[in-house]
Amino acid sequence: MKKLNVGLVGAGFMGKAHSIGYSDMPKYFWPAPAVPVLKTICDIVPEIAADAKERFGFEKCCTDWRDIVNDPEIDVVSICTPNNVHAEIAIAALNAGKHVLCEKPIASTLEDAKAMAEAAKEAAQKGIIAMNAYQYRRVPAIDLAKKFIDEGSIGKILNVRCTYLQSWSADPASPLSWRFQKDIAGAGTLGDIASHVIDIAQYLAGDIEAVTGMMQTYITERPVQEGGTDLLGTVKLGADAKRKAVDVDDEDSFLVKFKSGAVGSIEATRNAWGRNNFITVELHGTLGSLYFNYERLNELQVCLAGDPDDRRGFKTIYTGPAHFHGEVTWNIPGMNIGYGELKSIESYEFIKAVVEGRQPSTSFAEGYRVERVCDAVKRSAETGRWVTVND
Ligand code: SOE
Repeated sequence: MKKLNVGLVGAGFMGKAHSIGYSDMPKYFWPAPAVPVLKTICDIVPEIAADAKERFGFEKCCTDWRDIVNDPEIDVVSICTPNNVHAEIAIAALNAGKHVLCEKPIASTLEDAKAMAEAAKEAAQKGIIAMNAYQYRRVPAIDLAKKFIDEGSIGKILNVRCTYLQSWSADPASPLSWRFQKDIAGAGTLGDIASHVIDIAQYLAGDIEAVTGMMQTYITERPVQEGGTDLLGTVKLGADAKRKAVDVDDEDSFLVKFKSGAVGSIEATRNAWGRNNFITVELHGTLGSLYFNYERLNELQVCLAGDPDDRRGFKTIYTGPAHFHGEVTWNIPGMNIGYGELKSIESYEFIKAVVEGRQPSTSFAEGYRVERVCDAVKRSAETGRWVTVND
């Protein structure tokens, strides 16, 4: 069976997720399009790189990503670093003929995102694949929602309401990681999580044309964590820790107009106590409505206008063997999937695209479009006006 050697850069939370995705993928998708071989893992901190090699099962580790990009043995590169180095690594990897799976948001600046989309377009002519890891569009219930929309079952989409609410940074004692620093992350909640629902909204309802919104920062400084990977709020630091200013957004709320004429809203925050990975998508169409909540990710709620008046209402469809890749994950209804399986599905879609020489979604061009929507939100928050997304 064909094998593809993987080099992974960045051994934190997403490095773990990509490693699990690659190593578990063939256990679900068999025969696999190709078997990913965990060759080299890179982290700038030597101890973290060495530890990740053992923990995730890589053959080698290194501290300079160039050792991966310049290694003729490496076929695919996963980029799981902070956002500000995505562009440099991705463009170098694509130029070296490696296929690239890059975490979201695609980059920390619009210029970098554009350069990445251009590099991916050029690389595509040589059969090189580039994918942006927006995995939530691959949740089986979201795939089913797309099916309802595409077959016309809910009619013309009128309204799309999305939220992405988390709580992990609501405590002011949660450390200031790179996710709270503009020069590294580019933005706060907007790039980190609002980007996911922008991607889903555009996937389901087409391009967003214009936005108007607000961005707020509630916790203006945080304690600094010394060393280690980003622990995403699972560590609290005391009052004696060194403190640093936060220069990114905690919360974003904006109205959206789609090119199709549909309207809607997006709200995102990492400071909502009680909301954990609360990604909701509600669509109202002329013939029905759909509702999804990631905290119940194996369900899609559907209401069809055509049902008799005394029976009309939201019904829950439990996703399972009959839905997206459900026949290979767990083939008994109700077994359910979670975040780990989603990363295996993403790995499958990426590796399959590489083997078939076909550009996958979310492409770098789509990732760049998400960035243009984020840029429009930033400009609107500054001016208080409606802003058109640049095309
Ligand atoms: C932190 O908000 C985070 O890890 C995001 O960076 C991911 O994209 C999201 O899927 C889970 O939460």
